[in-house]
Amino acid sequence: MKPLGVCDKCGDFEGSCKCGRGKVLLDGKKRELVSKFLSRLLRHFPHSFGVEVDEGGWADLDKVVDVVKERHGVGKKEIELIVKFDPKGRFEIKNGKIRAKYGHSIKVKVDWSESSEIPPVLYHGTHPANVPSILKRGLLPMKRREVHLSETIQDAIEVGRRYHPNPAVLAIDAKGMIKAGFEIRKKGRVYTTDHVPPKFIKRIL
Ligand code: HQG
Repeated sequence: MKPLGVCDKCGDFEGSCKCGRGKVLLDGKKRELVSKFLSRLLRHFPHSFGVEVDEGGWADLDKVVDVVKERHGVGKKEIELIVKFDPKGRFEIKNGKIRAKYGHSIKVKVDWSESSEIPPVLYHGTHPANVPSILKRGLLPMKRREVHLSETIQDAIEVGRRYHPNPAVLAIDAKGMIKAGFEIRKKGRVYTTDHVPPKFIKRIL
């Protein structure tokens, strides 16, 4: 990932600041490490770190800052930069609280959504070995609370590459799902739903 920093003249920046006088607060490696820690903390293991997450997914920002500071030695500004520049919009900060927008395994109410049109077709990248079962049972949340869908084929390929160098890509008839009464939510660059029945799924790669 690119470094993150602050500059008196250019403001917060990703990469390098335009005037060259800015200060990098997180190098790319550290940014990724802390971002992954935040995902684990807010999606899966808040209690292991003494953090409380309410049913909307929100945790007290200062408490999270304390936990992150203790483990990784970085403060509030660094966390704010990670949230601000996250390429997938993984997190949200509001009113002194922070939450992961998607990906949870812990019990949270996942029915929030950003106001936006849902594209007629969405995509899902996965291990090719999962495809027969998916075409039979549909897409299920498995260990998480929701099924996650991508806006572009390229994003779906990247999701699938976490499992296999040549992932399978499924096209999801989002328009048909909505017409049939299913809810699809937008969260950052990711779309989520509770279940995708097989009839809305077509393998394209
Ligand atoms: C599969 C990351 C067999 C499903 C990513 C997937 C994403 C089935 C796996 C986000 C199945 C679940 C979520 C069925 C679903 N039979 N396999 N019936 N139904 N599966 O990690 O979508 O970078 O929970 O295909 O980029 O891979 O962390 O979901 O392979 O956006 O922000 O079961 O997490 O985002 O795996 O990934 P996951 P996902 P971040």
